[in-house]
Amino acid sequence: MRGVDPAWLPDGVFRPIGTRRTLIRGSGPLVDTVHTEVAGACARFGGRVDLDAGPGGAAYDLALELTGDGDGSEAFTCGRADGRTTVTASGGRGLLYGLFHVVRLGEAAFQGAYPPELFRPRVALRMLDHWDNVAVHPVMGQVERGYAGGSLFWQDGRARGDLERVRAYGRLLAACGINAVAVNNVNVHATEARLLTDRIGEVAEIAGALRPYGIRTHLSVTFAAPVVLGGLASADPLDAEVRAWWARAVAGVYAAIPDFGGFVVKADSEGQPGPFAYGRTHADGANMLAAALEPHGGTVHWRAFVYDHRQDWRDRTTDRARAAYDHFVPLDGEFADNAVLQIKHGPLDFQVREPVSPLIGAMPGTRLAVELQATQEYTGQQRHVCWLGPMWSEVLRFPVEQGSSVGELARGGLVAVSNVGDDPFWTGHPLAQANLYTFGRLAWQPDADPAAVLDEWIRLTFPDPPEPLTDGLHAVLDGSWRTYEKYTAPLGVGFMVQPGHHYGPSVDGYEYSPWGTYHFADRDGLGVDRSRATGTGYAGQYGKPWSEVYESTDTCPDELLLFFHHVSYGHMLHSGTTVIQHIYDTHFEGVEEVEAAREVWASLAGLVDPARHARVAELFEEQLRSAREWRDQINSYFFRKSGVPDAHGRRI
Ligand code: GCW
Repeated sequence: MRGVDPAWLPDGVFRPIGTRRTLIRGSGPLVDTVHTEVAGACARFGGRVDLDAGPGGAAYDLALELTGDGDGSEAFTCGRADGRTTVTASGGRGLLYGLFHVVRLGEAAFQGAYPPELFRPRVALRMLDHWDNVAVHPVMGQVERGYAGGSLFWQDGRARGDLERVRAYGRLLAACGINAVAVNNVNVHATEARLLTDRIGEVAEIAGALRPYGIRTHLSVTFAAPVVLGGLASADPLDAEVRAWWARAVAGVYAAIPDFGGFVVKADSEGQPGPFAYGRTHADGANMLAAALEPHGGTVHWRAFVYDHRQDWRDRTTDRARAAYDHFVPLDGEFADNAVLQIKHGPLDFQVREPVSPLIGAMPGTRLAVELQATQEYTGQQRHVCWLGPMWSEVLRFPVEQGSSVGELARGGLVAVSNVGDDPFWTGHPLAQANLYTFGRLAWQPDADPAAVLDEWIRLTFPDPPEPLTDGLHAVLDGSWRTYEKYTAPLGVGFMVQPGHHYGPSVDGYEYSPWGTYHFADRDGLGVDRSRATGTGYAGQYGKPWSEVYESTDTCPDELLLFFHHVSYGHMLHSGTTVIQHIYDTHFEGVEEVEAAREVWASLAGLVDPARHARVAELFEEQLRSAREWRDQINSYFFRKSGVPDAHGRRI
């Protein structure tokens, strides 16, 4: 699409297919999409494509065959024998994923012979949640926590008239395996509430643009809809009139969007309405919506991000980290089959380092989805390079209990808050595209090696990259999450960001506020005591071994020490340095690593297209400024609190 970055689908990646002869067998809307893709490639590169066998039994290099009639299955096989590469799938989506598999393989797909291999996603629902508002919100702007311009879906107060960009987005998502999108913010304001009813036609337009790429559309709805839209006196989930209202509303949605995916709901959270107002539980609330969706095959994604944001910061016994578990564990087993509890991966809020939420291991009778944040609210806001693949991989592979990993327990799906907007590079920072791509690939296969995914992203985004470019991109991206961690809040303590917009350092920004995110630094030490023995008891929410590992400073991993314990500045880490010296050292190192990455990027000029190179180079200036600001504020703050000088005598 003109004026828009092709991201991981530049024309060049279609050359191996576009120069060959392809046979496509089958019919249906997704087969049409496959055909359009291959025909487009052939038009660019001189190859040929036939739908079903062409005249004279032509010889084909590639066969893409739909063997069933359902669009449902996402699996495909791919193999090569007798000079022909064959992809088979029983569903249209599988065929589409098979095509993009061949695209990823490139020339290798057409070399030698290899036996048919089966590929299937480990996680059935791989979703992006957009926090997009239709109307520009006075405080949050159009995209809440969005760092890539305005919304892709909504423009001038309604669904974008020209949906070409949305189609191009769907294509990129299909190429990395994503199959569901929620098109509006979970904080549902007045205008957006109406998408459920009289404005559902606009959602249907977007759904129509995404459907050819196998992507189902979901909607965030307000729990108060029967009141604010239906004029009822109550939204009580056990009230028959309320239930009938929802049943009618859902029927209207399916009349407009027959393959609608379902709802996303943020209830009783940060001011959003919910079942508590009626003395009902969150299972009551979720099950009411599940019942309305069930006859149509829809799902409700009910978010577990429920906590008290009006906390007394002097009271050290309340602990926001405990909240999701305390609210939801008593409800395990009560949720309907088509209700999915959507849990943020950590107990707080997408910090650069958090433990895995203990709720994920404590709901065996409930379908769970795990929510990650691709939009970089707390990880540099797409002005800093911060490739989140290693963090997500650590989370997804984390062995929660009895050998089950987070990726395996997420039976209800993997979700990421989208980092995309109407920016020409999609994600603001061009290198943040790697986060979106990596999310898709990890959602397909949660135990995939993130470094291999990054390699794949590099090969696609920069076709035929010379070695210095590949090496340079790895040098800039591989360690960028750990670098970011080094120069920001230390050792798992979190936050220390500017209130409101959350960019840049403010050590005490939330310290004396009701939001429940504290570090408790004083002249003697810092950190939050979440042990069972002397703290908030949060460590006891884990099963074994983690409840014991986190309980004691002897066994708690260094990187989470201040999340779980309040310790003195002189406390010795397992690494052999004291906490205060670790703070100084990592903050100097973090800035040095940004300086080095900036130099690497500068050396790639000439190997990367000029617009992309310039955008990243410019952002590196801001990243470096910000990293220095973080270093100096964090180091000075803790030097003044502790009075302990830097062992290496650096200027603080
Ligand atoms: O991280 C916080 C954000 C809010 C967001 C909320 C949530 C959509 O600061 O902007 O609201 O989480 O996840 O609901």
